[in-house]
Amino acid sequence: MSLLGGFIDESLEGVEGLIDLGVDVSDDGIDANVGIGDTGLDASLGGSGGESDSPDHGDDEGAGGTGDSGVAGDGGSAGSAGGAGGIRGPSGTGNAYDNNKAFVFEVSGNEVIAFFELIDGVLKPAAMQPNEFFVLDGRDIVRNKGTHFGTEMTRFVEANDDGLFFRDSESWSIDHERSGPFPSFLEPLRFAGTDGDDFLSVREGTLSFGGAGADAFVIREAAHLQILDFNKNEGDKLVFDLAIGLQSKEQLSSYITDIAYEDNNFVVSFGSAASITLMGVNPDQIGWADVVVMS
Ligand SMILES: [Ca+2]
Repeated sequence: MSLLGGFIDESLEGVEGLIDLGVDVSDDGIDANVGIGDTGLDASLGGSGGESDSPDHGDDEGAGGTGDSGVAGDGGSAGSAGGAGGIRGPSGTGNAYDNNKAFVFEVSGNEVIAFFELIDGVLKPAAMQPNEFFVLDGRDIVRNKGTHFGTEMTRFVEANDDGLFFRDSESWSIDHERSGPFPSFLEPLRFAGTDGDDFLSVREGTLSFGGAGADAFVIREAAHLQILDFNKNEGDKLVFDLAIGLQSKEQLSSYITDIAYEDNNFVVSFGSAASITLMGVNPDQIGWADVVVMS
C-alpha cells in the first residue's frame, strides 16, 4: 500500500526529543514477533482507571447492590461505596470498555487485606495474587506486582472521598537480574488523559483517551488496542515499547498485515492477534512521523 511506503521513508527527526530513553535496553536477540509481548500483564484488571475529570464520570446511577457482595457488613471502606457509582466509559462507548473501573480496598492497619472491584454496580471480591502486594502511599494505594522484568506498580487514587478508587497510572521498575525483555519507557503512564501533555497507558479492553495536549500513547502489549482521540495536530504520538527487541519503524512495519479505513476508524493489523484502532482518524491524519519505536 502506497500509504505504508510513504510512512516508512519518514525519519525519526522531530520526534526523538519526545522521550527520554532512560534505561538502555539490551537487544538480546529475541525474535521480534508481534504477539510475544507480555499480553498477560494486568489481564485480570483490564480496563483503564478513571479520574475525577474523566469523561462522563460522575453521573449518579448509584452503585447499590453492595450488600450481596459480602463486604457491606465490614463497615469502613466498603460501606461507603453505595450510591457512588455511575461508572462509564467515554461518551458513546457504552459499557464495552470499562475505562473507569472502580475498586474498594479493605485496609487493616497499614495493610490491604482484601480488595473488590465494582462490576455492574456490585462489589465483587478480587483475588489477591501471590506475586502482588499493596502499599499505602499517603491517600493512594499502590499495587506492586512481580513481572518477568521486575515490578509493575499500579497507583489507585480515591477521587471523591467515597471509598471508590480508580486506577490512576502504572509504572515499572526494572530488575536487571531478571531475564527480560525489559520495557524502555519508565515514566508513569496514566489511564486517563488530562488537558495537559500525558504519557498514556494503552491496554486491551480499554478505550485510551488522551484529552488535549501532546499525548504519547505508549503501546506495550501486542493485543487489540483502541485509541479514542489520537490527534497529530496536538502533537500526539504512538510510542511502541514492546520490549521484544524492535529496533526501527521499518521492522515494526514488517509486521503489519493490513491497514484499513473503515467506519471512520484507522485500523492497523498485525496478524489476527494484534491491532491498533485509531477512532475517528482518517489516513491523512496519521503517518510514520507520528510513530516512535523504542529500542
Ligand atoms: Ca492530554
